[in-house]
Amino acid sequence: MKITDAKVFVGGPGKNYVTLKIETDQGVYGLGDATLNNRETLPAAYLKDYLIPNLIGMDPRNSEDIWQFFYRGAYFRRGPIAMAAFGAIDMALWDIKGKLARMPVYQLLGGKSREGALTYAHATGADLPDLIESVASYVEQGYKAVRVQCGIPGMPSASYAVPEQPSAGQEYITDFSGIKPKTEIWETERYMRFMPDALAEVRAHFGPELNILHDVHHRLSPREAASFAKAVEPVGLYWLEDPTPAEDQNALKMIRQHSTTPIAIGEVFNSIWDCNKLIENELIDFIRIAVTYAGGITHSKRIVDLAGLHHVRTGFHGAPSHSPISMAAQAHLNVWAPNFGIQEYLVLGTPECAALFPSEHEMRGGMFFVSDAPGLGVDFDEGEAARYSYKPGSHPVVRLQDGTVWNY
Ligand code: GCO
Ligand code: MG
Repeated sequence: MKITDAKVFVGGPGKNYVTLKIETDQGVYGLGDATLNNRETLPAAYLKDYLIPNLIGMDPRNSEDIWQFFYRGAYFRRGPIAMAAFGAIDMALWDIKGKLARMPVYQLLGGKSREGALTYAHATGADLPDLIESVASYVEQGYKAVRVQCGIPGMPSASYAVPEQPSAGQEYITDFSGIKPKTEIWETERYMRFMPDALAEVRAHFGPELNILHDVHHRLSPREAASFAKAVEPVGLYWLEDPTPAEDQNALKMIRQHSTTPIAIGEVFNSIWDCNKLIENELIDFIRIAVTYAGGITHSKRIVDLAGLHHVRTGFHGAPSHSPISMAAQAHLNVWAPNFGIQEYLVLGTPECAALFPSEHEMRGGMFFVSDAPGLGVDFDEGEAARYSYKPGSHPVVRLQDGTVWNY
């Protein structure tokens, strides 16, 4: 059996999804997602210029050997661009494998450990009443877990993931007005004074059952993060995400020594070598990798297995930049993983997105249920894809009030 062709498409409704389609001499094809938010053309070029010419002629069933060939063969290993490109190939090969076996991918991983996967949505508010309204709307839809982000009084611009105006909608991550970023002003002291009380108010309003998550988005120093994690202990957060920038992994020791608030990290990691020490030293509670830029199902499963040995549960990244293909790959891992925790779920559930990526997977009552279709269970309509093309966009850049560049 041989791979005969592979094509890359960039574009989608409100997103620059990078979709890979691998074709074989048996008529079976596989789909992968290489979307790297706001750098989408790069994994696409890596695939087209370096990987696809090697892929043609390979036996698609040898997904492990193909992964090793690209990873070791590149010499310059790791990095989000390369790993997203390998990830897309790997997903597509598992898709093909499942279709050949006439089984959903979760069966090839070891079958179902649970029926559905708990997911969380993003509630945001320009202020606290606005946030409470936003959380309430998700609770009404049946969500049992919600990430909460709130505007900080007195902060000169909206803080991470928060719209400028109350009820301004959800498109807050990418600004498609061009490649030059907007500036967001950040003040740690105001955040530290306001946010623990705001989280306590959300808890008081919604009671003990709701799983409340919060994303610091890498903004604090280790000492500040330790103090924050201690201050929010009475709230009983499901997790505190990215309290410090992830490069300095020693920072997590400081947090651990001062607090038992569960810590989630890893959305910017792209290999097991970025998180093995954090996992082995049991400095985190949830690993936030994404199957896209952590090298696909093959490599992510290695990370999940290592995490399982150390009481670390999964909480895969699921920001809106993930296409339904990588979200499906994660869904198959989620129903299988013995150490599953939760899934961030934000794929734009628009009719346009459903037309581009038809599938029978289902979101119901805040849970994701994977379909029994063979492979990943998501298709890709090339006719629909022709409607879209790449649109330049950017994340904001963060500065302190004196102009110092800070962490987005
Ligand atoms: C999350 C993330 C995202 C990132 C985005 C960057 O927890 O969902 O922090 O919102 O900001 O993926 O491209
Ligand atoms: Mg995050």
